[in-house]
This record gives sequence, structure tokens and C-alpha cells, in this order.
Amino acid sequence: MTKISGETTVRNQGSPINKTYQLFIDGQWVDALSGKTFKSYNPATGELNAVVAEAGTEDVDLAVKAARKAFESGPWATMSPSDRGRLLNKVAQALWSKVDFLAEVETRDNGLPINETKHIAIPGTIDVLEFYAGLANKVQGETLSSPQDRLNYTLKEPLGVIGAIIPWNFPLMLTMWKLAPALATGNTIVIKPAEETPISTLELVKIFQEAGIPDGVINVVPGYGKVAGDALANHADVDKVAFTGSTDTGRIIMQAAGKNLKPVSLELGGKSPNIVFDDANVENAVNGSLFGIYFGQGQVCASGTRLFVQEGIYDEFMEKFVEKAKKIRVGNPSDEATQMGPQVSLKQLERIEKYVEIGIKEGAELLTGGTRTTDVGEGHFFTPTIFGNVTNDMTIAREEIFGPVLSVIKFKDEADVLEKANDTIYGLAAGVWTENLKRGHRMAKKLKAGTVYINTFSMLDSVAPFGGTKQSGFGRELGMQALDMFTETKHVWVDLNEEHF
Ligand code: TXE
Repeated sequence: MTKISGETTVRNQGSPINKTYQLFIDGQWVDALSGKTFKSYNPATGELNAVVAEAGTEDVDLAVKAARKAFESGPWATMSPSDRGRLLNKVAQALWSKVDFLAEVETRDNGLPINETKHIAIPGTIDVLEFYAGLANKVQGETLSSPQDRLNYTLKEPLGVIGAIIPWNFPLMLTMWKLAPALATGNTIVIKPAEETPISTLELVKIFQEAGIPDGVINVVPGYGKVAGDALANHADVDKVAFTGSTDTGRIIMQAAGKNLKPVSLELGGKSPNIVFDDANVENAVNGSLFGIYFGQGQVCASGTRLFVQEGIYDEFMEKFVEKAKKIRVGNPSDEATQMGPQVSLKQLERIEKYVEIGIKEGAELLTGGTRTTDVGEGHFFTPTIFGNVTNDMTIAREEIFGPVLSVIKFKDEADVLEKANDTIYGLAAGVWTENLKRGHRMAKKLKAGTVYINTFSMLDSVAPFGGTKQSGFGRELGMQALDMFTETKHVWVDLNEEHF
């Protein structure tokens, strides 16, 4: 076990995160070689959360070297899968005892309402760790059908050093989606958190360290995408890059991986259709669709951002929907009563405003919201926004906004809505609200998306694979499928003849 340090309090106001943070490389908390730091702010108040060491190319190189060393030798390389699973379960137990702390850290870091971090994001994160801890000793190859004088079998082996690049919308959860299956299958990892939200990941690895994870197995290099992220994606000794983020950055990462011919998994943007048929249970569809668009301030890759409502139910549905959207409590995310917190950054807030302007210019009808709000504080708060009279060719129906902005489109029948719903470059999620069982399943088969929800939206479970089609990326996180993302299949051919050649 190594020394745990890595922080000094710079402004102690009772907050868990008024601190400075260092990089975490080879089990040590260290400054960046350049000595550079960057600042991380609370998006709800504008207050300084922490000063964080800023990793450069050389720091990333050291982290990759440490991960390589830990993969090839040392306790991790020889630890049995059962012991690995036991260690991960020990971390999970420690995390359960710190749910409130982690929820507070995450809320201050990225603005998710405390109710969502405490009851959804953090428990969901720990559940993922427990799921893969349980699978650590169940990763197995196969004995293949072979003639009497031969034995053919496969081994499932870890890939080696994983480079994980994480966005800011659900920092802990999206870190764990990569970290847990990567470690359960015996890999080591270098994590580059988003520059907006580095703190919760650093707090998370502290708990792994306290539980006894060997040095070098997990390394964290906070810093900027174009520097630290780029260095990790381009590093020749990284065996696989697992990325969640924008489609544009996904393209850059794939090019880098292509240069080194390394596998990548990309979980990118979306413009998911959420379809309400005439025969839906209106109350459920209204509530589920509200969650589908406003959960996480709309900063969710799978958000149901295009709401298709059938003609016959349109007026009734929209009246109820808009009324409820207006009542969403936007406010300080640390307040238990808050339902929607601030956007993560000024950059994101301005991006949302730009799309609202475009929506109005292109002729969509602003039914509610569309503005910043300063009523609830100095942070990056935006009001729940709904555009009616949207057509599927408008910019606000085509591009990912990544904020609380909904585009509502009226449709005639199944054929009409299928054509429109699938007419997008993305394919992450889709939702269908109907009481007709056959219709629900029929739509599920025809919608081009990685996940289809029937009579619900934006739900996640550790057992259920998650990922996209088309420009939403490829690869599946969560579920048994993620084990394949972090393992290689080796085939062994044994000739059993005493004499053959
Ligand atoms: O994303 P980036 P940004 C979408 C969403 C949002 C938009 C822009 O539409 O409005 O992206 O957000 C790292 N090499 N999503 O600019 O750039 C970066 O440091 C290597 C959807 O924040 O993709 C961060 O760690 N890494 C999404 C991570 O990539 C690079 C979640 C994500 O940042 C890099 C977030 C580079 N050249 C945004 N450039 C989702 N799918 O959930 C940046 N990064």
C-alpha cells in the first residue's frame, strides 16, 4: 500500500472539495512535470472547487509506463480472478459507505441535482462495480469441437493497458463503465477525466487506493483534451481506447487509434426519438418523456430530444406536458428539492442559446423556456425548453444540443414516424409509448438504435448493454458484452499425435 496524500485544503468552507489535487501515477500523487495546474469551478455558484494538476504529454507517458509495468509484472499480473473480484467488491463496499460524500462531490463538480447523484448516479456507479466484480472469475474461453488427435480451445485474455477518456456529464458513472470491466478482466488503465469535472474521479481512485489496489493498476491524468487526451489516444503503448464524448472528438480519437491500429470503443452523441402513440397511457408517457429529456439537465447522450406525438393525442398530451415542464424546479443542485441544476459550463450554456436562436429563426414555435435564468443563482442555469411545430429537417431536430431543449414533431402513423425517427445520423436510443404490445415490439425491431425503450425512457441497468449505431458510435458498455470490449480471444491448437510431421 502506498502513501495517500495528493491534496491540501486551499479554502476550507466545510466543502469536501475545496482542495488542490495532483495526478495519480503508479500509486503516487504527483505534480505535473510542467508544474502546470488548472481550475475547476462549481457550475451552480461559480465558486472555485479545486486547483488540479494539469497532465501534459510526458505525464501521460509516465502513466502509460506505470500501467504497462503493473500489467506485465507485480501483484496484479499474478492475482487470481477470484482475488481480483474480491478486491473490487471490497472497493464497492467502501463506496457504499461513502454515497453521500461522493454524491456531494459529483453535484459540486458538474451540477447534477443532489437527488439524482445520491439516488441514481452514485448507486448506479457502485452497482456497475459490483456487477463486474462478480464476473471477474467467470470470464472463460471454450473447448472447441475437434477430432480425436487434436485439442482446440480458446483463452479470454486481457488486452493490456486501457486508455479511458471520460466526459463531464456523468463523470463517475462513465468512468466506472470502463474501469470496472477493464479491471475485472485483468487490464490496467489510464483515465483522462474531462477538464470540467476532474474531482470525483480523483476522489474515486483514492478509495480504490485505500482498499489496496496495486500501484500502477489505475492512473489518472486530469488535463485538457487536446493535450492529455490527445497524448493518451495517440500513445503507441495503449492497447485500447475507450471513449465517451462528442461525435467530432470521437472521429479524432478513431484516427489516432487507426494510426496505431488499436481497437477503440466510441460512445458518442445522439438525437434520440421518443414516440408517443394515440393509444399510450398519457400520464405515464408525459412523466416518462419529461424524465427522458430533462434528466441531467438534458446533458445525457441518450436523451429523448425529438418527441414525436401522434395527431390524435397531440393536443391533450402537449397541454399536460408543457404544464408539467413549466413546474420543474430549476435551482441549486445541492438543494434536495431541486429537479434541474445548472448546465456544466458557460460554453455549454452559450451553445444551448445558439440552438434556441436557430430554432426560432427556422420557424419552430417556442412553447416554454428558451432563456437563461438568474433567479436561482449565479450559475449556468437554463429553463426547461420546448419547441412545437418542429419539422425533422430543422437544425434543432438534427443536431445534438445537449441541454434541456425538446423538439416536438407531430406524426400520422407508424410508417410516417418510423421514416422520420430513423432519419438521423445518430442511433443511440429510441422510445415508444403504446399500450399495443405488438406495435411496441414491431417498432423495437424497426427503430435504428442501440437501445429501444418501451413505455419508459433513459433507464440503465448494469446487466443491459448500452451503446450506439451509426454516428452514435460502436461497442457496447455494461452487460456481459463489455467483457468482450476488454478481452482478446486467443486460440490454442494442440496436436495430440506423438508423431505427426
Ligand atoms: O466534448 P468532447 P465537449 C457532446 C455534446 C456536447 C459536445 C461538446 O453534444 O455539447 O459533445 O462537449 C476529451 N483527443 N457530448 O467539448 O470534446 C475531453 O477532454 C482526446 C456528448 O466537452 O468530446 C473530454 O475528456 N481527447 C457526450 C472528452 O474528450 C479529447 C458527453 C469529451 O470531450 C480531445 C459529452 C482530443 N482531441 C459531450 N478533445 C456523451 N456521449 O455522453 C477533447 N477530448
